[in-house]
Amino acid sequence: MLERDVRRDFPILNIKVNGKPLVYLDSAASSQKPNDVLQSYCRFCESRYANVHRGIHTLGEAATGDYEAARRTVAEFINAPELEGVIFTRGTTESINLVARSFGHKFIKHGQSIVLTPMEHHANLVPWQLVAKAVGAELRFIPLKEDGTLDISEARKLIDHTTALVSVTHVSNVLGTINPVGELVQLAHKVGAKILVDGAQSVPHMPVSLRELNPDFYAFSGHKMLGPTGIGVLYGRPEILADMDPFLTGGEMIREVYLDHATWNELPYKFEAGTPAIAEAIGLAEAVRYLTSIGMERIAQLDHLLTSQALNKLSREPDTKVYGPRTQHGAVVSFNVKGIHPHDLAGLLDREGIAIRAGHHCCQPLMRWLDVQATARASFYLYNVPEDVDALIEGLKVARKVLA
Ligand code: C6P
Repeated sequence: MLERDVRRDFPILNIKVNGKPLVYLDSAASSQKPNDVLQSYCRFCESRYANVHRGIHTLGEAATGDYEAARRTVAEFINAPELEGVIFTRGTTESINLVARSFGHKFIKHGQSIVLTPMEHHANLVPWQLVAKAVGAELRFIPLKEDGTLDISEARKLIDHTTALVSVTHVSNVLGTINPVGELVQLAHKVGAKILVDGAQSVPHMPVSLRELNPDFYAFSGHKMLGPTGIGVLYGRPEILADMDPFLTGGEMIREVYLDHATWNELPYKFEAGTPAIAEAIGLAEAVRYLTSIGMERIAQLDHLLTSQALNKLSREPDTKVYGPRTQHGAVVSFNVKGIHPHDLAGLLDREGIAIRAGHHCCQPLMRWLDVQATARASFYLYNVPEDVDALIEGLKVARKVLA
């Protein structure tokens, strides 16, 4: 358990759902927000709000200062090698689409390969399908072993001289698998390929150092790490970003515009078109400060404790199948109870005040690999406690009585 009672910092944890105390086990979809984040957002809007990089007036300068300070806070949190490589986007989906559009369509050529895995979220699959189709590239998939981990010996064969890009999730949002991205970065770089890492489920839950991992691109979302929605990050290596074309145009990404052509601003502004999510970026920086005050190592330990408890207890439940590896597990646990559709299960748990997610989790190819339509998924974060795992197990017993 955490030394500090962090639950007090999250007002929503005091509400009742269907007359029962809320047990929130859906942080992988979106996390709850602590008071510090809620207040920083309000404080900024109440006393310092204006558009950024535009106004010469006092508020314009205050807002610009806060927005750029937020970028520095985020860059430090992920130990980014260069500040100008840290681009604010709307989230992981937009970050990956940016790379697909601006890097993929320009630099991936006919006959080259894009190496992915079958556990990718649609946001890290569909953009590459479009690139492959447009340029005539081949999609390759690193196969999964039975326990839901990557078959790295196959990766060594698939990543070859034809490979332009490897794009993999750091942590699976369904299986909880923590992929060996350090090794994949080395495999990609050995053949001269670039590598993108989808960090949507890793940055909120474990220490991530981009200087150590050394990827070319790294994407994540603010709303899964205690921050607001509508803000996320793409880290890109500046020398690659410099050669890429803009993703969206207009606003701060412009340097000069003539009637027939335009030139682009320096990094990272070249990739921040239009008015950015200003208050959201400031809220994200506050979320980063909150996470840092607890310590990402401690958060990873707590996640590990809760997921281990959930894995053990769920595995002992009758007719319950648990997916994904048993060790080296991220903060999600997916499962199915024989004879009960996950949607029905989620509905019954909701009656007990327990929020889990049920569905394909935007990973339809992975559902086919698991040979299921959908799974139930409990996901954990720093405000969860062992009693939440117990509530889930009790809720399952109730559901089984009602539905089985
Ligand atoms: N997964 C889940 O419940 P956005 O929506 O852009 O913030 O994140 C997309 C995304 C990309 N990659 C991974 C690994 C993800 O888990 C997600 C979001 C949510 O699992 C919603 S489907």
